Amino acid sequence: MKNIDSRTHVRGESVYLDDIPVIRGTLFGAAFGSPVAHGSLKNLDLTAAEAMPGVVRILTYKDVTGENQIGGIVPDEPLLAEHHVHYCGMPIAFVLAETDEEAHAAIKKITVDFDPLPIITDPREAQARGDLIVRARTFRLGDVTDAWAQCAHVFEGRADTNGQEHLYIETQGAYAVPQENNGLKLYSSTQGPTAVQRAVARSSGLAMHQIDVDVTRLGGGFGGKEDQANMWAALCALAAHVLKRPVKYALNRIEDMAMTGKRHPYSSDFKIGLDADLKIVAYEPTFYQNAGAAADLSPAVLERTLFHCTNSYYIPNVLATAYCCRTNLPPNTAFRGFGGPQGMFVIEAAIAKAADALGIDAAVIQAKNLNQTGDEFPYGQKAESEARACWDKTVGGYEVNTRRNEIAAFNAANVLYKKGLALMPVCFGISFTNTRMNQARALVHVYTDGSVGVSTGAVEMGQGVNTKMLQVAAQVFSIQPERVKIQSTSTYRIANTSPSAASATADLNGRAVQIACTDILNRLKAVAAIELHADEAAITLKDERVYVGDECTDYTWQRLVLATYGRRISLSEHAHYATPVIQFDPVTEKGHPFAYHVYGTAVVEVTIDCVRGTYETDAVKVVHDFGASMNPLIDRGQIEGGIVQGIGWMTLEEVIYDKTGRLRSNALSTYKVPDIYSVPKEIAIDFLETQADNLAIFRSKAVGEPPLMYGIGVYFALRNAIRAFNPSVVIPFDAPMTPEKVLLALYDTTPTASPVAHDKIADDLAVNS
Ligand code: LUZ
Ligand code: MOS
Repeated sequence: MKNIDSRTHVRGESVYLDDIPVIRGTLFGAAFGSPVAHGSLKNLDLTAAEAMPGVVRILTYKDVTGENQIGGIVPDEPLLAEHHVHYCGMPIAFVLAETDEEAHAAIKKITVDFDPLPIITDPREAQARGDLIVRARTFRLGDVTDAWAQCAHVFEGRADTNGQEHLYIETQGAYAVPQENNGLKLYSSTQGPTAVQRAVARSSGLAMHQIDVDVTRLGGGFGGKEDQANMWAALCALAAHVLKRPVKYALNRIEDMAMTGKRHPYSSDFKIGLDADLKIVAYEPTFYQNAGAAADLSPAVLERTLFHCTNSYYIPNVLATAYCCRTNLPPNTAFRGFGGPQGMFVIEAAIAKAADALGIDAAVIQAKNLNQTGDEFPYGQKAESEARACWDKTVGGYEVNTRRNEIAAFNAANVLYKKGLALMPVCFGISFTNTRMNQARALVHVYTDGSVGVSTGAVEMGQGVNTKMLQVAAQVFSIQPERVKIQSTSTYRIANTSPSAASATADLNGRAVQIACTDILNRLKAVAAIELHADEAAITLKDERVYVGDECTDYTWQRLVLATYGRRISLSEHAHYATPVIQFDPVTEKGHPFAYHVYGTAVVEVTIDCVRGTYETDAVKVVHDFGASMNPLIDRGQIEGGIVQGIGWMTLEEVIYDKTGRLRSNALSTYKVPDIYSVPKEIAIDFLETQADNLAIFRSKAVGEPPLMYGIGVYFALRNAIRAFNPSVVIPFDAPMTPEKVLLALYDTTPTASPVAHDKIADDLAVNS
């Protein structure tokens, strides 16, 4: 089934925040963000700004009617700065004016002085100073101390990954509309309507039942709106509450890029030990997470880095430590993969380092260490592993060994271009790592005309979750999809929602829809049994018809609905689902945190231009563990998008803050994102269909985040291509692998690098000219 939004999307009729008709009397907000990254505030002067045309009011922390606090996990994030700023862009004042232009013009007239404080942008420096947001976390399996002695080979190194701008097409924004008796209705571009509701309640001083957060859809989220939609919604809500006028603020791109957090950069150390048979015996990574100036979701992201630090491998002795380091950058936040990709990069770097030193292909080590069913992860859960199945199907189905030979032949025959190949296995745990978030609710109404309205906590952000919810309802009732409408996500209809995140939205909300629809269906069947004088167990509904056993009756869906209504039996249901089995103890750091894992393996091929350092991704071919996909079209779309987003993170996207904590890559002129030319020339997706039961909705495994990590393979393929040109170059593990870095590595003249390649290319250029 096609995404139900595809028609209105292509016709430009889909409604996003900025498409909501503006209500008369609406004020436009704009936040004045700190121009410095760390300091004490002095002499905030608003007079010139207040005198600007159209300005109605400028709010500061003194105007906050509730608690001046929006920190979700740790209360370390004021809505508006009081006496202290700790990152560039931190909101200090909120201007309200009659137009958006007037609000932005007034911001430029605000002046403020600071007593400067030291600016820390490096997580290792923060850790050395003891500036951690939460305690260090350590996951342990076996005993590394004893294990090093059993290793034939031990390697140590460092691996860094940079941040990533979410670049959702729709920027952050909110629209707050006052209701009677101090109530507030909020439209917000948020993945977490309840998170917004909580932040608004806390900062405005209203009860949650006074606040309806209503979300139709987002133009992308990618994690950036899991927590960081709260700020803008709380500012609009505060202004609407104080001024009793509707207030709207949709950030422009520059504001959005400068003021919001991104994927966490990580700097990591690793030590890896292998036995003579190339089995990984011990692994000891240390992660320095650049959390930014406030906790936001960093502690949870940190945890997922540890969960995924061994990726798809079974390693019997692991000691993994992670530090949540406070720096003077905008608070970094959720981003597709949620710390998992950062953890996986480091183990892949460790394997690549070992492979380089041993003069073998990394795939030899990867293949020997894939986990198997029953193997224990460092957090105690046992694998139900499809790692080997995905790997073997990739290597066999895509003829990887043949491709490797062809690439070797190509590289032997060409000097100006080199190709590289890498395999990237992925293993990603599905469930919020915070067990209590794994719950969802659905409200289903069957109307007397036979149409069905479904509300859930799921937020549609382009991922197609509404289509999947619709499929669940249509399938349970066995009715035409056209009869079902997925309503907006509203905190008045569905309470206490978890954000649409963690790849778990369709699973959690889909199960709730399934339960609600099944309950209504059972009532309908009971009525059919009475009306048809049949045994209830013999009643089924198929294609909008009631069947008694195999016999089709003249009772249609519509007639049965009316009959049920006529008997005064409820045609509505509100259902709750909580993932069974899962638990995790943060004291012992052991448990069973995930409902299941998603596996996959990608084979990646790239070609680099050895004169320019530019490159193309020739192919990303994956075997992906879908369980039993309920919507292959949408799931393919998620995989293609995830791969390209992962490639962007690993190759082009370079978030650059200078030493003063200012974002230099603050626009699309300076921040390069993947475009159509960065898309692999070939993306192949093969389905690993598994029969085993799982906790996914209709056994259709979660698909949102795992494919992003296939993009990591591109980094290692590029590395292999560079080494084909300059065999002894030592390439630091420092993503992204931009064309500049490729060029530098190709012509690296440090003594360890061989000069041979240079001479060869010089000769070749001479011949060609
Ligand atoms: N958000 C969250 C997530 O709050 N907890 C998680 O475990 C998670 N995982 C992936 C993406 N978002
Ligand atoms: Mo997310 S990183 O699933 O909001």
